[in-house]
Amino acid sequence: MNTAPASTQFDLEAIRADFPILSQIHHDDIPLVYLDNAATSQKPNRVIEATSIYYREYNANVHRGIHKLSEEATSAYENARLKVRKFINTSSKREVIFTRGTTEGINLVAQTWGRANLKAGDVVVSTVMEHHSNIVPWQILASEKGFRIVYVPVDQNGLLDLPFLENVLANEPVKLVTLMHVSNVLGTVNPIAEVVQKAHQAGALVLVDGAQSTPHMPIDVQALDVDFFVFSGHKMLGPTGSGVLYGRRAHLEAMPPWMGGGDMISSVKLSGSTWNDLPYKFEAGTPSIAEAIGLGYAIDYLSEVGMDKIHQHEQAITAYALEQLNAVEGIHIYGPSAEQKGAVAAFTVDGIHAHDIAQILDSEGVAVRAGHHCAMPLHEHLGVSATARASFYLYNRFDEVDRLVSALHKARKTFRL
Ligand code: 7TS
Repeated sequence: MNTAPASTQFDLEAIRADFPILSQIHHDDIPLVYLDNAATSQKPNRVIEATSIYYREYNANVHRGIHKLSEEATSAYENARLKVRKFINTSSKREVIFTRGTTEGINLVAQTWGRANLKAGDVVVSTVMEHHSNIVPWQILASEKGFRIVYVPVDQNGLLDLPFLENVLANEPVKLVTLMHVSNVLGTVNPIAEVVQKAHQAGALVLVDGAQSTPHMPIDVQALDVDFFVFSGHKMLGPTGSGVLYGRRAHLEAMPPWMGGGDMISSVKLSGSTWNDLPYKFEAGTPSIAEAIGLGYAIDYLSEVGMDKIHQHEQAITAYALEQLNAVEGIHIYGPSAEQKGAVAAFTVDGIHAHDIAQILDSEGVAVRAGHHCAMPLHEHLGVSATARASFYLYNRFDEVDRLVSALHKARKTFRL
């Protein structure tokens, strides 16, 4: 019935061979189709081995010992920072703060920059499509400081209401615009450079949640002109517990530290302490060393394949998926059309709950996520409590879309639809 095109961007089978999980057989005899990449990506051998080599061959704490192992660990950890610097084009390695992920990066900005700069009467602008991690930290701080949060609505095509944003920027004392680059549900790619330009004109800073963009497209934080940019390593082939906060140096210098402890100080006296230089001022305690090193290897892998090629492959597979899914009776797919969308397709099927869809797909070896995807306000706006979501990455084949679609037909049959 379908004629799945082959990838023209790279040798897909060679890439798949680098990911041990992708050759798993599920339910006795069906090969796994992994379509839950927006939740977390699979890891190539190179990343798995890099973390294991650290533990087997040079495990030591960083920035502390003067012995050989500690020097090796420090040099690998700092080398990973340089890889991040190049990957997202920061102007200095001091602007790259290692975190445990996107959630931690946003909380760090809220608790340092936010705590120092936001007060009653101020406005923070966010959006209805945000992941909870870009709503809740601001709500927690707002309840303490008394500033207001205004949410930019989403139109019927899943796009941000930019005139609404312009209106808020023109009429309210906005200090910060905080928004996602790519939606983890709608797939919407927000026009960050345009938002930044408008926000800066109004004197507001911009924080971008790059959790769903950094794994999938080239990122240049200087070209985007953002003030803060955060992402997670585990969604881009790296280990869990790795992530990055980029901040413009002047902001980071002016911000107080968040967590206090080892490594983030310059001197400690019982009468008071002074802070270490960037980036260490924001890296209190023993960091996720193996994870940061693993993220560096993930970046090597992505860069060697090429972020442009990865993006093109995903656009093609998403366009194909939308076309094939649209042919399923009773389906509703949320978000914009393929050209304006990241590699995500969230949908509902009339007469079947999203969790039942996910369960039947799982019995066919197809892994998708179902639920609110940590975006309850967006689901409320869409008028559904849950969606099923297929999300793609560089290693997904077009014929895996066919497996998804035939499993959906099977689900409809099971429910006698
Ligand atoms: N922001 C966005 C846009 C996300 O998609 C996620 C995770 C986060 C922030 C939080 O990232 P973390 O690494 O700190 O947890 N999104 C999802 C998802 O869509 N399904 O599972 C996790």
